[in-house]
Amino acid sequence: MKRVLLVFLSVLCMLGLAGCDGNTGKQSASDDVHYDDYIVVGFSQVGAESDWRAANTVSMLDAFAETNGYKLIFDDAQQKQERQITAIRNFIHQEVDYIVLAPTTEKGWDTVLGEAKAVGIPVIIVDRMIEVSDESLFTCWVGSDFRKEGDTAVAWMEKRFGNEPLYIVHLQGNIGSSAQIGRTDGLDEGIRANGNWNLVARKSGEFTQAKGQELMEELIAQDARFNVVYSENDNMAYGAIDALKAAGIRPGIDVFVISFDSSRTALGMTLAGEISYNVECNPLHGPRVQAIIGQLEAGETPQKFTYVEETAFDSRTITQEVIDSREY
Ligand code: GYE
Repeated sequence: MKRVLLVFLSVLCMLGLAGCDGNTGKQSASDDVHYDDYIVVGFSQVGAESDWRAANTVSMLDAFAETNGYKLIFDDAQQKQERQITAIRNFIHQEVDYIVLAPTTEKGWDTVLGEAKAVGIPVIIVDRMIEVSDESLFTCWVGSDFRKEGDTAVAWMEKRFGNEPLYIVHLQGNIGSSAQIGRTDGLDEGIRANGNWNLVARKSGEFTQAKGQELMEELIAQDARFNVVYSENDNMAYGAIDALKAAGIRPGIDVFVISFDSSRTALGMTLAGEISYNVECNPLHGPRVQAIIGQLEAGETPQKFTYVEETAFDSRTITQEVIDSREY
């Protein structure tokens, strides 16, 4: 697909200087990533911090498999925006056909996306949102409505606990990511609206199980009093629940855990009553991004923003069938 480089490689091929497959004219896999028969996609992934992320990566790798006509260049940014910026610059240098970005944070993308735009590479944003001065810096976005997820959790808490006083421990995701911002904004609104809701502690566990456990252990050691844990993802909830149980605090009885993502493991814990309420966040974006690229290849204009439909699960009503049919 890439004009200049491919012409150059074809010349090298003819001269017998590049590793080429004589029948197809493609390069061998050991050489550069450019294949003239493939759509080349550079995907900058946030990291590997959670079950959600692992499922998202698998979904993207499956969708952009060579058997589907793609060559995927995958980069794991280890939760660091600087690494994503470097990855995007590498994709530009490699002259990929499309850049797909799952952004760590909302801010700080203007410059690098300006560079992609200047060379005409479409950028598709997936999962979290970005905040840029000019929306023409990206082609479109697909992901979840994180504020709505927060509101869903709060509406359930209001219904479930009525006028009971709540003492809430809030485990936040990575600060500045849309998933954190939306879920935190929802809770803040709930705290404003309910005079008997008290915020006991608020700390970022960076969406990881280890940090969720560590934060909860610290709070327990400080003898913090709370009856609700609002955990912005399942992995932090797993860690927090381990710490609670180790301290003899019973999740679902002494303390109610609210979580987000609804991975299969977490839904099992919801059925067991350890997580009281779990708001779904769907990670299976591979086919969605693939469909967007399909539209672009066909010369169509994809919708600028696409929100994925999501639901939520209450430990009192969830069934084994829901868990069995879970794809992630
Ligand atoms: O909830 C969390 C992951 O951005 C929706 O990131 C995603 C969030 C997800 O680490 O588990």
